[in-house]
Amino acid sequence: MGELMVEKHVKYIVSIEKKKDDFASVVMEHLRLNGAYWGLTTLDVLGKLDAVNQDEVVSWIMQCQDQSGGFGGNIGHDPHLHYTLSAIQVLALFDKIDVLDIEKVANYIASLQNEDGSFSGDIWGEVDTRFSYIAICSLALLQRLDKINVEKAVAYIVSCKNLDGGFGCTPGAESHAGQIFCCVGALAITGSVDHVDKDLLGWWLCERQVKSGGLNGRPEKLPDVCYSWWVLSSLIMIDRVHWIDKKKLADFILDCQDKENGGISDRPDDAVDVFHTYFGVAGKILSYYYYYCCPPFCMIYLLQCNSHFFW
Ligand code: BD6
Ligand code: ZN
Repeated sequence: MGELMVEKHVKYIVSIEKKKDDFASVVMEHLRLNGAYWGLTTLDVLGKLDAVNQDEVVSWIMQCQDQSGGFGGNIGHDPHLHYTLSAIQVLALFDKIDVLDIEKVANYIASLQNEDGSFSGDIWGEVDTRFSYIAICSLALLQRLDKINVEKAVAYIVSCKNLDGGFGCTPGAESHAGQIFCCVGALAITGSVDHVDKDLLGWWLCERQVKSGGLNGRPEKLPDVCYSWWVLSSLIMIDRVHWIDKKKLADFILDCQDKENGGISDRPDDAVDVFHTYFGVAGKILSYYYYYCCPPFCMIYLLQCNSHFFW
């Protein structure tokens, strides 16, 4: 069913990178730092990172930093863990982590750990296992995991495990593939993936594949390209990826491409966006790569999520 239209996707990403003022129409204004990460990582995995001016991007990222050490989604916006991870990831992509005051950024992240081991996303206090993953992934990239209580962080994540083997955003909350990625990823980075019931969770994750070959995030939901990443990478981390039909999944992703103007949408014939372009490309490469390559594949690379280290 065709192939990944690399050149067209590169053109699409470069066009939104250039239209800076118009970025808001592609990714919401406040998510711009995340958008930069999704777009730039897509270019990197497609081998075209040199299509952007790295110095300009680094200078803009540094202007998104708040005096607390955290990063906002755009210049002058409030800091949040999510944008802080994106900033670290883009700088890592450019091999420019050194421009950071690592101590300061690490202290900001550590300051958001709560007594029970959980993490808040920012000073306003919302708690969610996404933030546990972000904190752990960020500190691992900065090599400063010693700044937090890892044991308590792991215990909190384990307390969010459900009877179906999955994980939710807080204790007792419904299992969700995105949240599962965050929890399994955080456990894997900290060397505690043994807390996962691999067969039970593997079964739940494989149930996400629907007739079209696409994956959904929860039972009864429509398939969506971005779950190719959340589900497939989780399956790889628990060594159960051979339980899914990767060929059918790859075909579903290819079917979500805008074959004229580039970009990938959530499902066939919807409008494309940079988020689904990134996760579509990542999912496609993952399904292909894993199909032909061996399992003794170093887990940590995958975990940089969304990260170039892997490819
Ligand atoms: C995240 C978000 C906030 C804070 C911490 C986080 N950790 C992981 C995430 C998921 C985040 C992401 O991928 N970061 O790299 N997702 C988003 O930023 C998207 C942005 C968006 C909004 C609207 C349309 C397309 C993209 N987001 C805020 C979402 O909620 C998306 C929306 C969506 C995508 N497809 C259908 N709806 N949902 C999403 O990312 O779900 C996967 C998920 C859910 C929970 C945890 C992890 C992953
Ligand atoms: Zn999606």
